Amino acid sequence: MTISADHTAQDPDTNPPASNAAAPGPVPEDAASGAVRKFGITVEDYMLPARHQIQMVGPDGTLNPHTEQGSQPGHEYALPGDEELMAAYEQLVIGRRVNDQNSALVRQGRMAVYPSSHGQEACQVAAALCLSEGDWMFPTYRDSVAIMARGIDPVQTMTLFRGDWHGGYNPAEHKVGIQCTPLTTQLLHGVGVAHAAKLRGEDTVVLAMCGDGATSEGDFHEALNFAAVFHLPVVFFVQNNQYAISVPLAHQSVAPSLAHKAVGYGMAGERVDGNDTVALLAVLGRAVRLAREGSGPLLVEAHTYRMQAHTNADDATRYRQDSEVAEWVAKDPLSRMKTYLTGRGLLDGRRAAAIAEKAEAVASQLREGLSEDVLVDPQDLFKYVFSTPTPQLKEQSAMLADELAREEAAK
Ligand SMILES: Cc1ncc(C[n+]2csc(CCOP(=O)(O)OP(=O)(O)O)c2C)c(N)n1
Ligand SMILES: [Mg+2]
Repeated sequence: MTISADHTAQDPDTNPPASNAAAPGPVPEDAASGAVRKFGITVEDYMLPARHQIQMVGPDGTLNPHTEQGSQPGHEYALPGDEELMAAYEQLVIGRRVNDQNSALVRQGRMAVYPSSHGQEACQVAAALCLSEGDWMFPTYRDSVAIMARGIDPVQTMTLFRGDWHGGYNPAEHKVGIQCTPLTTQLLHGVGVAHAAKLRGEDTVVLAMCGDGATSEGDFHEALNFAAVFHLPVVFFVQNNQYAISVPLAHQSVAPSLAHKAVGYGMAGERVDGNDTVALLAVLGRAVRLAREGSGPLLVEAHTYRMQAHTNADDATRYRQDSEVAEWVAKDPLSRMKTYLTGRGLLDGRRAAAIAEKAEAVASQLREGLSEDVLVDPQDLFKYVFSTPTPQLKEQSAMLADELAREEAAK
C-alpha cells in the first residue's frame, strides 16, 4: 500500500478550495507530511500502528528492555515521570475500590445499574491524566472511573446510575461530556466540540472514548472521517475489552487490529497494552501532544479486558470460560503497577496504606451519598427535551399525567 503524503495534489474541481471557515479546505502542511519530516519515516509508517502493541511494563511488573517495548522509528515513547506514575497509581487504587463498591451498591438496590470497569482501570486513569485542564473528555457509560480521575465528585459521577433524570455534573464546568448509553454518539459530540474549539482558535484537545463494539456503529465512521477531513484535534480512544456484551471481537471485525482502522481515514493509529498504565500514559500523552501541535486526529486502541459482567443485568458465564478470565486476571493492571513502583523504590508500605485509606474514604462517601432514594417527578422526562415542547411530547406528558391520576384514584 502506498499513501501519498501530498494531500494538496487533489483535483481542484472535485475538491474546491474552502470558501468559508466552516469548510474543511485543503489540508494544510499536515500531520502526515509533518510527521514524515519530524520522524523521518514514511507516511505509511506514521499512520499504521507499530507492528506490536506498545508495552513498557510486563504482567510481572518489570520494565521491558527498550528494544522490547514494541516501539519502532516514529513510534517511540518516553517513560513517564515519577510524579505522574504515582498519581496514576493512586487513581488506580481508588478506581478499583469504587468499581467494587458500586457493584455491591447495585446488589443492595442502592444503584440501578453499574457498568464496571474492573480490569480496565489503567485505561480509565490514563485517559484522565493525559489531558490538560482546558481539554475535553467524552466518556461512555463504562468510564465513571475516568470521570472521577478527572476530578468530578464521586457521588455526582454516579448520579446517572441511580436512576435520576440528569447526569449529575455540569459538562461545561468540568469539560466532560455526559456518559452516553446510545453507543458512539459521544464521538460525534466530541468531534463537534473540537471543531468549535478549532474555529475559535483555542488549543483544546478532545479525548473521545468508545469500546470495541462501538467501532461497528455508523457514528464511528462519521466521527472519524469528519475529524480527519476537518483536521481536528481529537484523540479517539478505543478500549478493546474483547466483548460487546456477549459478542466477541472476532464476530465484529476481522481487521488486523482496531488501530489499523485509522489509516483508512488518513490518521495515525497506535495499539497499546491496555493493562499497562505506564505505556498508556506514554502513548496517550504523546497522542494528545501531537493533536495539540496540529497533527489532526489520532486513534489509540488499548487491549484490555472487562473482568466482570457487562453490567449487573448480564451473566458473563454464559458466553466465556473461567479460564479466559483467569488469563486476564494474571495481567491485572493494579498489581502490575504496584510491583513496578515498589521495585523502583517509589512505593512502600506506608505510602500504599495512605493511598488505600484515601480509597476507603471515597468508598464510604459513595455509600453515604447514594443511600438516599432519588425523588423524581415523572414529568421531568418531558421538561428538558426541548425549550418549546413538541405536540408529541405534550400529548405524552398529558397521557402520563392522566395515567398517574387514575392510579392515585384507584389506591
Ligand atoms: C446504538 C446502540 N445500539 C445498541 C446498544 C445496546 N448495547 C449496549 S452496550 C452494547 C455493547 C457495547 O460494547 P462495547 O462498545 O465494546 O463497549 P463495552 O460495553 O464493552 O465497554 C450494546 C450493543 C446501545 N446501547 N446503543
Ligand atoms: Mg467492549
